[in-house]
Amino acid sequence: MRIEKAEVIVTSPDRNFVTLKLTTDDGLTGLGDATLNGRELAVASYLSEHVVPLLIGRDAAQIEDTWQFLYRSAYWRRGPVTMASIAAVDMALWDIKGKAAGMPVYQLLGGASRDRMMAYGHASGKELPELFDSIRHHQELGYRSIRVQTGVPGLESIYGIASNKGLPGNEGVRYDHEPAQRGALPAQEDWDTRSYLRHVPTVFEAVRNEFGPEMPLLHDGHHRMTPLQAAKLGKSLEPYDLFWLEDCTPAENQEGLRLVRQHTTTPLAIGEIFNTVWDFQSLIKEQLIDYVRAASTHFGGISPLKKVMDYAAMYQIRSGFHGPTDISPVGFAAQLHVGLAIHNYGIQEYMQHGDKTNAVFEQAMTFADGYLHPGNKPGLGVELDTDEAGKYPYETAYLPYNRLADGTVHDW
Ligand code: EZ4
Ligand code: CO
Repeated sequence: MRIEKAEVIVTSPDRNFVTLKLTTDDGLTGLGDATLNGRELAVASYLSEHVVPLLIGRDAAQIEDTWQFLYRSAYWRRGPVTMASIAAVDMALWDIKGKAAGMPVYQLLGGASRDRMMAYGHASGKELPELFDSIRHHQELGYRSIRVQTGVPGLESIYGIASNKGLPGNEGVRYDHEPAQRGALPAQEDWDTRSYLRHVPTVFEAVRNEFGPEMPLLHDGHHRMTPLQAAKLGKSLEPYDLFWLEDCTPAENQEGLRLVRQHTTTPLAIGEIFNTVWDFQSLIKEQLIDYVRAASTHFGGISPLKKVMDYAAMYQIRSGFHGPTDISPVGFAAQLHVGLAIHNYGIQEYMQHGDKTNAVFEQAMTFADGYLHPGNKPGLGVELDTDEAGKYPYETAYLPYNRLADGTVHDW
């Protein structure tokens, strides 16, 4: 079973996606997701120029060997562009192995450890009434766990708030389908950490008063705080019993998490921008986090995701894989198979793709009653309709960024 063909497909149905499609000499195909939001063409080029030529003729059965070959032979290790490219190859080879075996990938990873997987959705609102409506809307869609993001008094627009959409230049674009904005330049937003720290606990108090103590609530700090500010927020949110506080600090400074940890029992989730198992090494060993936020697509694929979760299991740390719409249905399926198989599954973020995306990617995955399942088709359970994909050429789109009142660029 040799790799005969490797194609890099860039398509932009509701947003940009980069997909690798491998075909073997016995006619099996495998798909891998290599989408890197806002830097898509760098990965497409890394794949076409430097990876595709290395794949032709290789044994498609050798997943681990191919992963190690791509990781080590390049000499230049890690980094999002490299790791998204390796991820796509890894996923496509697992897809092929599943199809060759006639089994869904989760069976090859040890079989299902549960019947279904709890998901959470993104509710947001600039003001409370809008936020409550958004929470109710997510409950109607079936979600039982909900991430809550709020506007902050005095700030015009904040990343992650759905009502920012519809602003000039961005009319008619749904936030959940495309948080990035199409256009030549990233949009500029404003930020003030002190107002945010004062306001957020009042919002969670109001949400608990309105919706009761039962519903798991999550919040994303999006790397905006210092360790001391994060400690303060974690502490002030303790009465509202969060499922987790995500990316409370920019976690390149891993020691900073020790300080946060000493001050709060609010559970912490980190790692959506991490690329490798090694990025989690001290966070897991020192038990500084509770949930691993890695995404198969940005983490080198299924193989390393399974490894980091087995390592995390030794410390009772669970999964909370990144699941925004910039993970394509292929990358999403890949991590659903891992999530179903591992014992230490926690929760899965699930922002729903738009109709055009779902027409390009045919999916076996199901979402019912707040729970996900990857389906039982052999492989990953996703097929790409090339005719549909061909209708949507790449469009430049960038995530927004932040400046403070004095003009300083801040973490957004
Ligand atoms: O900003 O996926 O938790 N989810 C998030 C996402 C990320 C985008 C970046 O590409 O923080 O909205
Ligand atoms: Co996040």
